[in-house]
Amino acid sequence: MPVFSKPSLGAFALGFALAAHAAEGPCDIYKAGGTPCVAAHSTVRALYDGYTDALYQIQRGSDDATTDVTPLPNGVANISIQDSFCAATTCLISKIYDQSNTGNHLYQAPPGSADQNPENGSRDYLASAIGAPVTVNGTKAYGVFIPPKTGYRNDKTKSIATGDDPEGMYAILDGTHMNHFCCFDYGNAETDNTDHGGSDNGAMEAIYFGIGGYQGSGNGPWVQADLENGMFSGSGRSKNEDNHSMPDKFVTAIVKGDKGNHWAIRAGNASEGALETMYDGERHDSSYSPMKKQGAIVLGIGGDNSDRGQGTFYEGAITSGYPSDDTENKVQANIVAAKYAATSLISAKWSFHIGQSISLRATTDCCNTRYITHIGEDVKTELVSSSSSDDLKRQASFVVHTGRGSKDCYSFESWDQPGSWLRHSNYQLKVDKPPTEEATDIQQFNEDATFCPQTGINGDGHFSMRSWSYPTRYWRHYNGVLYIASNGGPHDFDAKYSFNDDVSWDVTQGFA
Ligand SMILES: *[C@@H]1O[C@H](CO)[C@@H](O)[C@H](O)[C@H]1NC(C)=O
Ligand SMILES: *[C@@H]1O[C@H](CO)[C@@H](O)[C@H](O)[C@H]1NC(C)=O
Ligand SMILES: *[C@@H]1O[C@H](CO)[C@@H](O)[C@H](O)[C@H]1NC(C)=O
Ligand SMILES: *[C@@H]1O[C@H](CO)[C@@H](O)[C@H](O)[C@H]1NC(C)=O
Ligand SMILES: CC(=O)N[C@H]1CO[C@H](CO)[C@@H](O)[C@@H]1O
Repeated sequence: MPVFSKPSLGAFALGFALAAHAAEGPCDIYKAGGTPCVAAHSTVRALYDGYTDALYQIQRGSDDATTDVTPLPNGVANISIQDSFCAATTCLISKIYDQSNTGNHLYQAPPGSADQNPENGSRDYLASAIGAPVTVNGTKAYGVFIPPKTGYRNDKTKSIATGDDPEGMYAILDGTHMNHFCCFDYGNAETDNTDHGGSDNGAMEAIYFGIGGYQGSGNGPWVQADLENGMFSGSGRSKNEDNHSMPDKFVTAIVKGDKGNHWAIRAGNASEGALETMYDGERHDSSYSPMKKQGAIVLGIGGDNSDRGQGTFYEGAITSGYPSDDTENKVQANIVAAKYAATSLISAKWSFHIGQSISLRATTDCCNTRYITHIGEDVKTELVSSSSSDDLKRQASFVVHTGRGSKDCYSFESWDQPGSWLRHSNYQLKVDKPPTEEATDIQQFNEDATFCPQTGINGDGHFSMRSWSYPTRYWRHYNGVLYIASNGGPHDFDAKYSFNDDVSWDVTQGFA
């Protein structure tokens, strides 16, 4: 704590008790309970009273420079550091620091036996620094919005449980951002990024959150445990009907594994109320007892780098020792008191109303008389003007709707082909009809058709259209074709050259 924030002597009697209470973090509570945090991660707030070191590191697209984001005196991230460092460019979360003083930081995840990616070194993608804005007790911060193929890891940890050693873990996650794929996890995993098959049962002990796994009652998502070769909701390889969905915007998820044949899942609404015990009992079978924990830490991926899951992480920690229910109940009270709340995903003077038709003009010098136009499903830029044909004017006009995948952002329907929508598919922008059959296909379409306008990266007066589901990616014209592109990513259309202009659009009243 900086000296100036200490209570004055006059206010000591009353002030000290209140100030100390307000700043207490989840890891102070775990420590008092005899089960200290040996990893503590959050881009949002300090998890200890008086933690003033870096919360996370960001890397910006313009020059690849990095900087650390530290907390304000109230413990919440000082996002002025990020907002000024990332002005007029893009930023990624390049490292999440371990606040427990154990050095268990989280880095860009390496490839694993399940998935490899096109990033340098076949690593996973890093998350956008602005994908999950949130407020904590009224102060704005950013969580970690993790799309598929994105993940963080540390294979060389210290003090994390191995073998059948006891541990506990919690995380605050978003019940509205998840999917049915494997595996949006946070917790203990293999140190070699590899699943060796049945002999690795029990090599992991991590929170899994989503609508995959063995599930519970209702439509999900469910807090489950990835114990390797199974995301368990209870004792069996089957639904645990006793245990229910956690669709809250902010969910407290807990998994803990005792020594001996005993473990538990607990969960709660991170905004109010108490934790519920979703499972407390024995492990599935003798292949999971004793456990064979290896002690790596994963975030957003499975132990073998299975990377098709998605979710949002705000904070979490892993303990040494099996925390008591009472300790966790106090952690939940601390989380509720922190007052997590949603905030707008739109950072632009967006004045276009639902039902209005808009047209979007490129602002790159080469192409600034060209507009986003679709011919059938293909989306390109074309020369369009007031003297263009009525057909072309309709093809260059899109109707603004509330976001199909998130009410916080927007979706854009073709004026020319009502019932067809702009969506990304394999990184290209397409005009496409929604599927009607599988719920998971409908979810995928809706999310791929949702975009969040922000102030144009090349300047005010323009807009950049960020993909809701892949917030490192923006509508970009490249050789006249529309992509969702990241700044300096692995594809040709991710090129840094001309990125800021290519992703910035002049949005006007539609031609049609
Ligand atoms: C929330 O903010 C209020 C007003 O600044 C402060 O009095 C209170 O202690 C804060 N609560 C927590 C849990 O930090
Ligand atoms: C927050 O960061 C900004 C930008 O670096 C800095 O000017 C300001 O002093 C910081 N605020 C606090 C309270 O440290
Ligand atoms: C790829 O990563 C390696 C090791 O981190 C680094 O030395 C190299 O410069 C990177 N290459 C590119 C093209 O970024
Ligand atoms: C969780 O708590 C918030 C805040 O009180 C409330 O608005 C929300 O409805 C709760 N979620 C569920 C699923 O009850
Ligand atoms: C919230 C809830 O329904 N929890 C139940 C989960 O399952 C266990 C049995 O494993 C029950 O004891 C809980 O009541």
